[in-house]
Amino acid sequence: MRAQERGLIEIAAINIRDFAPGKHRVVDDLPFGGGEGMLMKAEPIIRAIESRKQLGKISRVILLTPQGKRFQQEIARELSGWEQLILVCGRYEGVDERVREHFIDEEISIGDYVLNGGEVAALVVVEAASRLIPGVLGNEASAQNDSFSQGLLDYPQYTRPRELRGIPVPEVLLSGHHQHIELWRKKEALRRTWERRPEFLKQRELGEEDRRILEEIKRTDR
Ligand code: 4GX
Repeated sequence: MRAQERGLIEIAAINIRDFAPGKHRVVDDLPFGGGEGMLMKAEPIIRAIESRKQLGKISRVILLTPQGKRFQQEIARELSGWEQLILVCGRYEGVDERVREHFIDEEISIGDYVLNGGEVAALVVVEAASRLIPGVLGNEASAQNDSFSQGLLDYPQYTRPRELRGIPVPEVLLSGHHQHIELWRKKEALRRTWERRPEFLKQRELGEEDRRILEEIKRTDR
């Protein structure tokens, strides 16, 4: 059964337009001082936030914006601990600065590219954070095994057939030698991390064995 049906999480989409007055329910306006494009009006956003806070849950109010702190696994972990996240999604060129200053707890960016609105960014945050709530993950092999939980990229993985269009599975994985397999996986994870995300290795303090394996990789790699 899904996490929502099991009562582990509840996701509600709130339409800011429902909090805008008048027949036309206007949520955008021109920027003071002139310039390109439109901004989100403050009052409908504030009312929408308040409508969720009234539910009495301990809430974190987050604005999705390219100006925010870069979303990472660590932030997903922190956010997964809040009773309620209120994810504010802007459209147009942004939101009135007074909303940001007085009604937003935290600004998050999912990456250095430009989206049309914050909605897809909010979905990314919802998916990354909710799967860290105990019981949500379908496969209880769990978040312990994820990329990043160890500070390393994943090792290469294979399933049947043993030979795919002439391409074999690495022999060691078929050997049944659990210790050899563990060592191979550790080495390949370190190799990939060294090649693709070397900054991970500087952040993480390596154990004796890891350092030895890494030196071997550097020595023997092309
Ligand atoms: N990671 N966008 C938000 C409109 C906007 C601008 C400023 C509030 C303040 C994005 C990202 C992202 C585009 C979402 C601009 N709203 N959000 N939108 N990258 O590009 O989170």
